[in-house]
Amino acid sequence: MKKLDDITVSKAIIQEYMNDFLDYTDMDVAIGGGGPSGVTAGYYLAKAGYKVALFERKLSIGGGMWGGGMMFNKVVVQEEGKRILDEFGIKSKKFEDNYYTVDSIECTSTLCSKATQAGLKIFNLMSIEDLMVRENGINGIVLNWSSVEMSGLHIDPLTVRAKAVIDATGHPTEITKIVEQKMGANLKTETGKIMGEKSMWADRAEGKILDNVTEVYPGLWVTGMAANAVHGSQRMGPIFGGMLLSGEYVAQKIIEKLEN
Ligand code: 48F
Repeated sequence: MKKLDDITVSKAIIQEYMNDFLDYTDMDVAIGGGGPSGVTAGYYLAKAGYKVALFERKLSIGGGMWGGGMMFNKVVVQEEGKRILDEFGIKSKKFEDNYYTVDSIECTSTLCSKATQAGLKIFNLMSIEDLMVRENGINGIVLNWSSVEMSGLHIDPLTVRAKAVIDATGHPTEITKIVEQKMGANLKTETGKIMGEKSMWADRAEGKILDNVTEVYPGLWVTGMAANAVHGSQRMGPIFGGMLLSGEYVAQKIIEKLEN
Protein backbone atom coordinates (compact mmCIF):
# COMPACT_ATOMS: atom_id res chain seq x y z
CA MET A 1 0.00 0.00 0.00
CA LYS A 2 1.25 3.51 -0.83
CA LYS A 3 2.18 5.83 2.09
CA LEU A 4 -0.79 7.94 3.26
CA ASP A 5 -0.72 11.61 4.29
CA ASP A 6 -3.38 12.92 6.69
CA ILE A 7 -2.97 16.45 5.37
CA THR A 8 -3.78 15.36 1.82
CA VAL A 9 -6.97 13.74 3.16
CA SER A 10 -7.91 17.06 4.81
CA LYS A 11 -7.13 19.03 1.64
CA ALA A 12 -9.19 16.66 -0.50
CA ILE A 13 -12.24 17.07 1.72
CA ILE A 14 -11.96 20.84 2.12
CA GLN A 15 -11.26 21.51 -1.56
CA GLU A 16 -13.97 19.23 -2.95
CA TYR A 17 -16.60 20.49 -0.49
CA MET A 18 -15.77 24.13 -1.20
CA ASN A 19 -15.90 23.52 -4.96
CA ASP A 20 -19.40 22.06 -4.58
CA PHE A 21 -20.61 24.80 -2.27
CA LEU A 22 -19.26 27.54 -4.57
CA ASP A 23 -20.88 25.84 -7.55
CA TYR A 24 -24.26 25.86 -5.79
CA THR A 25 -24.25 29.56 -4.88
CA ASP A 26 -26.37 29.81 -8.03
CA MET A 27 -28.85 27.14 -9.12
CA ASP A 28 -32.21 26.53 -10.77
CA VAL A 29 -34.05 25.05 -7.80
CA ALA A 30 -33.30 24.93 -4.05
CA ILE A 31 -35.23 22.40 -1.98
CA GLY A 32 -35.62 22.80 1.77
CA GLY A 33 -36.09 19.48 3.56
CA GLY A 34 -34.91 15.97 2.70
CA GLY A 35 -38.03 13.95 3.44
CA PRO A 36 -39.62 11.76 0.75
CA SER A 37 -41.35 14.63 -1.06
CA GLY A 38 -38.22 16.80 -1.28
CA VAL A 39 -35.98 13.95 -2.40
CA THR A 40 -38.52 12.83 -5.04
CA ALA A 41 -38.82 16.40 -6.33
CA GLY A 42 -35.04 16.62 -6.52
CA TYR A 43 -34.82 13.35 -8.43
CA TYR A 44 -37.25 14.44 -11.14
CA LEU A 45 -35.72 17.92 -11.49
CA ALA A 46 -32.20 16.52 -11.73
CA LYS A 47 -33.32 13.85 -14.19
CA ALA A 48 -34.78 16.61 -16.39
CA GLY A 49 -31.37 18.32 -16.41
CA TYR A 50 -31.98 21.11 -13.89
CA LYS A 51 -29.34 22.28 -11.44
CA VAL A 52 -30.95 21.45 -8.12
CA ALA A 53 -29.74 21.18 -4.53
CA LEU A 54 -31.48 20.00 -1.39
CA PHE A 55 -30.65 21.42 2.04
CA GLU A 56 -31.40 19.22 5.06
CA ARG A 57 -31.04 20.23 8.68
CA LYS A 58 -30.28 16.75 9.97
CA LEU A 59 -27.39 14.36 9.45
CA SER A 60 -29.54 11.86 7.61
CA ILE A 61 -31.84 12.32 4.65
CA GLY A 62 -35.29 10.74 4.65
CA GLY A 63 -37.32 12.79 7.15
CA GLY A 64 -40.26 10.85 8.55
CA MET A 65 -39.94 7.83 6.30
CA TRP A 66 -37.39 5.72 8.18
CA GLY A 67 -39.68 4.96 11.11
CA GLY A 68 -42.68 3.66 9.12
CA GLY A 69 -45.85 3.74 11.24
CA MET A 70 -45.23 3.93 14.98
CA MET A 71 -41.72 2.47 14.53
CA PHE A 72 -42.94 -0.56 12.54
CA ASN A 73 -40.56 0.03 9.68
CA LYS A 74 -43.03 -0.53 6.85
CA VAL A 75 -44.77 2.14 4.86
CA VAL A 76 -47.87 1.87 2.70
CA VAL A 77 -48.23 3.25 -0.81
CA GLN A 78 -51.53 3.17 -2.69
CA GLU A 79 -52.01 2.05 -6.31
CA GLU A 80 -51.40 5.53 -7.82
CA GLY A 81 -47.96 5.77 -6.24
CA LYS A 82 -46.77 2.32 -7.34
CA ARG A 83 -45.32 3.55 -10.65
CA ILE A 84 -42.97 5.87 -8.71
CA LEU A 85 -41.77 2.95 -6.57
CA ASP A 86 -41.15 1.10 -9.85
CA GLU A 87 -39.32 4.09 -11.35
CA PHE A 88 -36.91 4.00 -8.39
CA GLY A 89 -36.68 0.20 -8.41
CA ILE A 90 -38.11 -0.10 -4.88
CA LYS A 91 -39.63 -3.50 -4.08
CA SER A 92 -43.27 -3.53 -2.98
CA LYS A 93 -45.75 -6.18 -1.94
CA LYS A 94 -49.45 -6.01 -2.75
CA PHE A 95 -51.75 -5.84 0.28
CA GLU A 96 -55.46 -6.35 -0.35
CA ASP A 97 -56.92 -4.36 -3.19
CA ASN A 98 -55.39 -0.89 -3.40
CA TYR A 99 -52.30 -1.00 -1.16
CA TYR A 100 -48.63 -1.90 -1.38
CA THR A 101 -46.30 -2.36 1.58
CA VAL A 102 -42.69 -1.28 1.33
CA ASP A 103 -39.69 -1.72 3.63
CA SER A 104 -39.12 1.82 4.91
CA ILE A 105 -35.34 1.37 5.07
CA GLU A 106 -35.09 0.16 1.47
CA CYS A 107 -37.47 2.87 0.35
CA THR A 108 -35.72 5.78 2.08
CA SER A 109 -32.20 4.74 1.19
CA THR A 110 -33.09 4.00 -2.44
CA LEU A 111 -34.86 7.35 -2.91
CA CYS A 112 -31.73 9.06 -1.61
CA SER A 113 -29.31 6.97 -3.62
CA LYS A 114 -31.18 7.24 -6.95
CA ALA A 115 -31.77 10.97 -6.50
CA THR A 116 -28.11 11.75 -5.89
CA GLN A 117 -27.12 9.50 -8.80
CA ALA A 118 -29.56 11.40 -11.02
CA GLY A 119 -27.67 14.60 -10.15
CA LEU A 120 -29.44 16.01 -7.08
CA LYS A 121 -26.84 17.70 -4.88
CA ILE A 122 -27.57 17.20 -1.19
CA PHE A 123 -26.14 19.44 1.51
CA ASN A 124 -26.96 17.94 4.89
CA LEU A 125 -26.42 19.60 8.28
CA MET A 126 -27.58 22.96 6.91
CA SER A 127 -30.76 24.80 7.87
CA ILE A 128 -32.69 27.35 5.87
CA GLU A 129 -33.15 30.23 8.31
CA ASP A 130 -34.32 32.97 5.95
CA LEU A 131 -35.05 33.69 2.31
CA MET A 132 -33.65 35.99 -0.33
CA VAL A 133 -36.71 38.18 -0.96
CA ARG A 134 -36.59 40.72 -3.78
CA GLU A 135 -39.18 42.87 -5.61
CA ASN A 136 -40.29 39.94 -7.80
CA GLY A 137 -40.51 37.38 -4.97
CA ILE A 138 -38.20 34.71 -3.60
CA ASN A 139 -34.79 34.64 -5.34
CA GLY A 140 -32.88 32.25 -3.10
CA ILE A 141 -32.34 30.95 0.42
CA VAL A 142 -30.34 31.99 3.48
CA LEU A 143 -28.40 29.16 5.11
CA ASN A 144 -26.62 28.40 8.31
CA TRP A 145 -25.03 25.30 9.78
CA SER A 146 -27.51 23.30 11.85
CA SER A 147 -24.87 23.18 14.60
CA VAL A 148 -24.90 27.00 14.74
CA GLU A 149 -28.69 26.94 14.98
CA MET A 150 -28.60 24.25 17.70
CA SER A 151 -25.91 25.96 19.77
CA GLY A 152 -27.58 29.36 19.52
CA LEU A 153 -24.28 31.00 18.56
CA HIS A 154 -24.68 34.47 17.11
CA ILE A 155 -23.21 33.81 13.65
CA ASP A 156 -24.59 35.34 10.48
CA PRO A 157 -25.72 33.06 7.64
CA LEU A 158 -24.86 32.98 3.91
CA THR A 159 -27.14 33.39 0.89
CA VAL A 160 -27.41 31.27 -2.28
CA ARG A 161 -29.48 32.13 -5.36
CA ALA A 162 -32.20 29.95 -6.92
CA LYS A 163 -34.86 30.57 -9.58
CA ALA A 164 -37.38 28.56 -7.54
CA VAL A 165 -37.51 27.36 -3.94
CA ILE A 166 -39.46 24.35 -2.66
CA ASP A 167 -40.75 24.12 0.90
CA ALA A 168 -40.54 20.38 1.63
CA THR A 169 -40.09 20.82 5.38
CA GLY A 170 -43.13 18.69 6.25
CA HIS A 171 -45.51 19.40 9.14
CA PRO A 172 -43.89 22.64 10.42
CA THR A 173 -43.84 24.32 6.97
CA GLU A 174 -40.76 26.21 8.09
CA ILE A 175 -39.96 28.01 4.86
CA THR A 176 -43.49 29.24 4.22
CA LYS A 177 -43.60 30.35 7.86
CA ILE A 178 -40.60 32.61 7.21
CA VAL A 179 -42.49 34.28 4.32
CA GLU A 180 -45.65 34.63 6.39
CA GLN A 181 -43.77 36.22 9.27
CA LYS A 182 -41.53 38.51 7.25
CA MET A 183 -43.82 39.47 4.37
CA GLY A 184 -47.12 39.67 6.27
CA ALA A 185 -50.09 37.39 5.57
CA ASN A 186 -49.63 37.49 1.84
CA LEU A 187 -49.73 33.85 0.77
CA LYS A 188 -51.76 32.34 -2.06
CA THR A 189 -54.03 30.33 0.24
CA GLU A 190 -57.74 30.76 0.99
CA THR A 191 -56.96 33.01 3.96
CA GLY A 192 -53.65 34.50 2.82
CA LYS A 193 -52.06 32.75 5.81
CA ILE A 194 -50.77 29.28 6.67
CA MET A 195 -54.03 27.47 7.38
CA GLY A 196 -52.55 24.64 9.50
CA GLU A 197 -52.92 20.89 9.15
CA LYS A 198 -56.06 19.03 10.21
CA SER A 199 -56.28 15.67 12.02
CA MET A 200 -55.20 12.43 10.39
CA TRP A 201 -57.53 11.18 7.65
CA ALA A 202 -55.62 9.34 4.93
CA ASP A 203 -58.33 9.40 2.28
CA ARG A 204 -58.97 13.15 2.52
CA ALA A 205 -55.30 14.05 2.90
CA GLU A 206 -54.11 11.99 -0.06
CA GLY A 207 -57.08 13.16 -2.13
CA LYS A 208 -56.14 16.82 -1.62
CA ILE A 209 -52.38 16.78 -1.81
CA LEU A 210 -51.86 17.34 -5.53
CA ASP A 211 -54.28 20.31 -5.50
CA ASN A 212 -52.22 21.73 -2.65
CA VAL A 213 -48.94 21.65 -4.60
CA THR A 214 -48.87 25.35 -5.51
CA GLU A 215 -46.68 28.42 -5.77
CA VAL A 216 -47.76 30.00 -2.47
CA TYR A 217 -45.66 33.12 -2.94
CA PRO A 218 -43.81 34.17 -6.11
CA GLY A 219 -40.86 31.79 -6.39
CA LEU A 220 -41.88 29.59 -3.44
CA TRP A 221 -43.58 26.22 -3.96
CA VAL A 222 -44.98 23.79 -1.40
CA THR A 223 -44.96 20.00 -1.63
CA GLY A 224 -45.42 16.95 0.60
CA MET A 225 -46.93 17.39 4.04
CA ALA A 226 -46.04 21.10 3.90
CA ALA A 227 -48.50 21.52 1.01
CA ASN A 228 -51.34 20.05 3.07
CA ALA A 229 -50.42 22.00 6.20
CA VAL A 230 -50.15 25.33 4.36
CA HIS A 231 -53.54 24.85 2.68
CA GLY A 232 -55.37 23.52 5.77
CA SER A 233 -55.82 19.89 4.70
CA GLN A 234 -55.57 16.71 6.76
CA ARG A 235 -52.40 14.83 7.65
CA MET A 236 -52.17 11.33 6.20
CA GLY A 237 -49.92 9.35 8.55
CA PRO A 238 -47.81 6.46 7.26
CA ILE A 239 -49.24 6.25 3.73
CA PHE A 240 -46.64 7.74 1.39
CA GLY A 241 -48.12 7.74 -2.13
CA GLY A 242 -48.94 11.43 -1.82
CA MET A 243 -45.38 12.27 -0.77
CA LEU A 244 -43.94 10.62 -3.88
CA LEU A 245 -46.63 11.94 -6.24
CA SER A 246 -46.45 15.51 -4.90
CA GLY A 247 -42.66 15.47 -5.25
CA GLU A 248 -43.00 14.46 -8.89
CA TYR A 249 -45.79 17.01 -9.44
CA VAL A 250 -43.97 20.00 -7.97
CA ALA A 251 -41.01 19.17 -10.21
CA GLN A 252 -43.30 19.11 -13.28
CA LYS A 253 -44.92 22.41 -12.34
CA ILE A 254 -41.59 24.16 -11.76
CA ILE A 255 -40.20 22.82 -15.03
CA GLU A 256 -43.27 24.20 -16.86
CA LYS A 257 -42.77 27.58 -15.20
CA LEU A 258 -39.01 27.76 -15.84
CA GLU A 259 -39.50 26.82 -19.48
CA ASN A 260 -42.01 29.63 -20.12
O1 48F B 1 -41.21 15.56 7.53
P1 48F B 1 -40.62 15.08 6.26
O2 48F B 1 -40.46 13.63 6.04
O3 48F B 1 -41.46 15.79 5.07
P2 48F B 1 -42.31 15.21 3.83
O4 48F B 1 -41.43 14.93 2.68
O5 48F B 1 -42.87 13.83 4.35
C1 48F B 1 -43.79 13.74 5.40
C2 48F B 1 -43.77 12.31 5.92
O6 48F B 1 -42.50 11.97 6.42
C3 48F B 1 -44.82 12.05 7.01
C4 48F B 1 -46.21 12.21 6.55
C5 48F B 1 -46.68 11.66 5.26
O7 48F B 1 -46.76 10.34 5.20
O8 48F B 1 -47.02 12.82 7.19
O9 48F B 1 -44.60 12.91 8.11
O10 48F B 1 -43.42 16.16 3.64
O11 48F B 1 -39.18 15.76 6.06
C6 48F B 1 -38.99 17.13 6.25
C7 48F B 1 -37.49 17.37 6.40
O12 48F B 1 -37.25 18.77 6.41
C8 48F B 1 -36.18 19.04 7.31
C9 48F B 1 -36.43 18.08 8.46
O13 48F B 1 -35.24 17.86 9.20
C10 48F B 1 -36.92 16.84 7.72
O14 48F B 1 -35.87 15.94 7.43
N1 48F B 1 -36.27 20.47 7.66
C11 48F B 1 -37.27 21.07 8.38
N2 48F B 1 -37.03 22.39 8.47
C12 48F B 1 -35.86 22.63 7.81
C13 48F B 1 -35.37 21.41 7.29
C14 48F B 1 -35.08 23.81 7.55
N3 48F B 1 -35.45 25.01 8.00
N4 48F B 1 -33.92 23.68 6.84
C15 48F B 1 -33.52 22.47 6.39
N5 48F B 1 -34.23 21.33 6.60
